[in-house]
Amino acid sequence: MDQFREQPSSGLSTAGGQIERKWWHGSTVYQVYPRSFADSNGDGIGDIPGITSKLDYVQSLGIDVLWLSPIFKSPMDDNGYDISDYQDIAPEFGTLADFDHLVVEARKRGIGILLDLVVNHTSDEHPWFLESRKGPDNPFRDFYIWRKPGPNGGVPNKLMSSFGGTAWTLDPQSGEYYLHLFSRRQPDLNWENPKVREEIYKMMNWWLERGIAGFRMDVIDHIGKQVDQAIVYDGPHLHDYLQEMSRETYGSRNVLTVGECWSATPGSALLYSGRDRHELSMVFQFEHVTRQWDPTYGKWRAKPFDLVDLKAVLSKWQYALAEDGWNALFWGNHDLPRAISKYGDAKGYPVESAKMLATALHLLKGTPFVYQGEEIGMTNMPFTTIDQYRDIETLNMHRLHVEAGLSPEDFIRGANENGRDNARTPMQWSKDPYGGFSTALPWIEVNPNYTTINAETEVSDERSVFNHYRKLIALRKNHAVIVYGAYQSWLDQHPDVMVYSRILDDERLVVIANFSGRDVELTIPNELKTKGRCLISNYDPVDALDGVVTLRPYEAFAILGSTSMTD
Ligand code: TEU
Ligand code: CA
Repeated sequence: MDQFREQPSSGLSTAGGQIERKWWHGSTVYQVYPRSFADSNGDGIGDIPGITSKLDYVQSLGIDVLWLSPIFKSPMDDNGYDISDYQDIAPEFGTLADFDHLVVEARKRGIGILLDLVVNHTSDEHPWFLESRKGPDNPFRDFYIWRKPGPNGGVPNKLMSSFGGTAWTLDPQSGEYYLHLFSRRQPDLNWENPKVREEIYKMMNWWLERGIAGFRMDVIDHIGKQVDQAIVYDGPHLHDYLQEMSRETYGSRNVLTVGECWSATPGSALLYSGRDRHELSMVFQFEHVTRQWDPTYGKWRAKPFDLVDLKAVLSKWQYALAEDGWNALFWGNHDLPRAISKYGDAKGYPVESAKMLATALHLLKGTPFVYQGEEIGMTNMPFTTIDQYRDIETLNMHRLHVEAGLSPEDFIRGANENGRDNARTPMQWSKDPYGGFSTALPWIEVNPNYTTINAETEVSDERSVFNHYRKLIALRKNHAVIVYGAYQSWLDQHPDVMVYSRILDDERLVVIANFSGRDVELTIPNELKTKGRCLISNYDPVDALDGVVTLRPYEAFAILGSTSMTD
């Protein structure tokens, strides 16, 4: 069943290879964190009718797919990434009827709905786990991963949770431990059990039949884990499971699947997304994120931004998936700090740096993902005390780091740099109280800068960040060179400027982005000398490149020329 407008599969030649066109190659995806997007009923929590009420806004941006972070029944220990009923909607978000209405209204606007598939683990309130923990003889025992205590009577092995502490919790009733790679209220499913896989596939088909456009798959690189060998990602059967999942559910449908794979490498990305693999459309890899973390303290320590390293990672992935596989392009999501605060200058050059980051990312080869609020330049939140935070990861890590002797102030400094709550403050719709997100006190504080950074102000301002995103997304729809052009990086060692080209047939796009707040004198390589048409810029249009150009702070532009004009 063709869920969406499918471009005819044509053998479009691109950089020597043959690529079969897919509708999502030219698409742009918008991620909604339902809890923080729009509250329709004044309880301070975002909901599905709130999302539906904003579809015209999303459509005006040019978005093709809406990825919803989990909307399913959940005790909300991890804001919905702990699911207690895969086939019902969390009451605070609405009802199945609300969801079906959203799908219909979105499709009227040419927008597909991507659901967040969280099947590495469930909530500890899921009926499967409530049964499983009843004892070793329960038929659901093997739906999860239980182990007897280790030789010294303690945890079975040294596996650790991403949210701090051991990945094992003792169940006193049976005297056995269960595994949870995240919070203790998120017990890991046992994917080696065919009954688990069968139930998951049944659930996926139930949602596909409701007309969704595909799935984002939460930590899907964990489902092949082999805990006794302390293998927690990229396990030996991971790709067998994904190929089976594809065969049993979405493989025959024209839908989009994207796997969240923190462990992905260019090599494994080809296994996940290669055209002959029949697994996923693409994966989120996080190398450009983790390489900017402190080697000892990880994300909990600020680390000076290193553009040369960032360019090297982005280029590596562009080259690795040039002929096969497909990149998912993103700066932010609900787990990451706001891009403008991380890579731009939210204080000195908020508009210029937000537009520069969008230009640098959206003209790469791959499918761009826009995280809610990124399109209006929303920034990190200036948290000052731990009780302002809501994220279980941050709260757990605060306790562990402070217990280990770190001062609360130092922890807050790190959490302000990379904490997940930065991305979870309410969407800023207007100058109205609570940023127009709700008429009631929201579940988490609204960033006080909503009076200047908000959708209402920006939609009507042609020079806004919003309209820069809108233009970039439209360019992707109108220029095959952006979708399929061969990528080449230039001036790789330049500390301040990112330069790359895209070539398709006789068209060449040259993209230049100054990642610094300084004027930069850039000597244009002879091979890039260009006289063409400026497709987009965040200052005055630039339509020619030759000799030395002076880039203003965070200046970025793209020039479309011909490959034959290099004299
Ligand atoms: O995230 C997986 C994950 O590993 C991140 O939480 C990462 O560990 C962390 O952000 C780095 O500090 C997915 C979801 O995106 C996240 O929201 C969930 O909390 C997690 O899985 C568990 O479902
Ligand atoms: Ca609500």
